[in-house]
Amino acid sequence: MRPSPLPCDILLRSPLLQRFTTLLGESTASTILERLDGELDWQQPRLRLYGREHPIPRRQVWMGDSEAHYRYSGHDFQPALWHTDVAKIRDATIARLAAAGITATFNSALLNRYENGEERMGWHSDNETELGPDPLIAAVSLGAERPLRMRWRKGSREAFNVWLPHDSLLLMGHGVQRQLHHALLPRQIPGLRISLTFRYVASQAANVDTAPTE
Ligand SMILES: O=C(O)CCC(=O)C(=O)O
Repeated sequence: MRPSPLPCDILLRSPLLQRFTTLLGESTASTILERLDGELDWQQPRLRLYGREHPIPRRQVWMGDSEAHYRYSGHDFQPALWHTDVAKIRDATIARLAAAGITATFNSALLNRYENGEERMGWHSDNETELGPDPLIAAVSLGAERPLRMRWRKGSREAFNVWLPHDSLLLMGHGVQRQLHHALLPRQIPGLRISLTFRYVASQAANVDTAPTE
């Protein structure tokens, strides 16, 4: 069943999975969605999967401090400079987490743009060594509300959906990447969605989503 919208709800305590709503305010969030859609240099890299190369089913931009570059499908990507709105969302995220007693630092963000419910991201966890052994990741959602599907990597606990409304923030605390996989599966949900996942890249060359995240 779909949870009712609350300013903040704890979905899991250990590892911590916590959703916050109204991060920026509805109208600011909508304005920023439109600006990011129009102003960013959205890329659609090709991935080799099961011996065949094809474009990823979404568009993306890697953004951050200059040292936070990463390797993706055999290429080394430099981050784009922080867009003012993305920096603003990063700072609002850090502030909202601080108000909840959670300390976080981010030097980069992966932005994903899904044109409609057909566009997607496959099962993966953000567990690349350059993100450290137990990264804390904050995911901000703008636009169409879609569920992030989560499943446990071990054991028989049931998979579950986390619905991500416009202008929401999902904190994936320490342990989430180690214990769960997540995916944005195709759904018959119309409308543009942009997600921003803020990360801290500890070393020079991070590998983001090198698993077959189609
Ligand atoms: O778009 C989303 O909410 C998922 C993004 C994601 O899984 C990622 O950036 O690793």
